[in-house]
Amino acid sequence: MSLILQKLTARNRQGRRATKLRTLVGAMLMLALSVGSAFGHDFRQGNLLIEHPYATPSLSGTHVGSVYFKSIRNKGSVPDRLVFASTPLAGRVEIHRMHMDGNVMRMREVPALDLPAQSEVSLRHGGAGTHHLMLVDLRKPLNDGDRFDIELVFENAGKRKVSVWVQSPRNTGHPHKH
Ligand SMILES: [Cu+2]
Repeated sequence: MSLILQKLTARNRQGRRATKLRTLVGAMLMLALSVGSAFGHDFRQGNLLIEHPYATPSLSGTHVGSVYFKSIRNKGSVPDRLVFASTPLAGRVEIHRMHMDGNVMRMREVPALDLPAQSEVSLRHGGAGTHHLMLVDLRKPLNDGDRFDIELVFENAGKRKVSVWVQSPRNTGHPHKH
C-alpha cells in the first residue's frame, strides 16, 4: 500500500516537475519575445528606412503627445523630405525642430523635415534628435504599452502608415518648452 502511494507520489512529483518545466520554457519564450521586441520595429518605403517609431506616455492633464523615431534613413541618392503626418488619435500633427535657447530646449514648428541623400536623421527623445512629431489635440491619453498608427507623407517616397509604440523613456532627457 505504502509502496503504491510512494510510486504515485513519485509520479505526481514528476508530473509537477514536467508542468513546472513547461511553465519555465513558456516564461523564457515570452521573455525572449519581449526582449526581441525591445529592439524595435522598422518600416521601409522606397529608399527610406523608418526605424522604431515610438512615443512617450502623455502627461495627465495635457492634450499633446510626442512621437520619436530611432532614425529615418535615406539610402537613396536623391534627397527626400517628410512633409506631412496624421493620425486618428490627434487633431493634427506638427513637425517640430529642437533648438537650444541658453540651456533650455525649445521647439518650433517647421514645414518639413529634410532627409538628405545617403543620410540618417535621428529623431530620438531627450535631446538626442533634432526633430520630433508633436500630436496636438490628442483625443485620448498615450499610455505605456499602447500602439497606434501614424501616416507619414514623404515628398518622393510617398505615404507610409507606421505603428507607433508608446513606451516610458529610459532617461527623462532635457525638459522642453514650446
Ligand atoms: Cu514639440
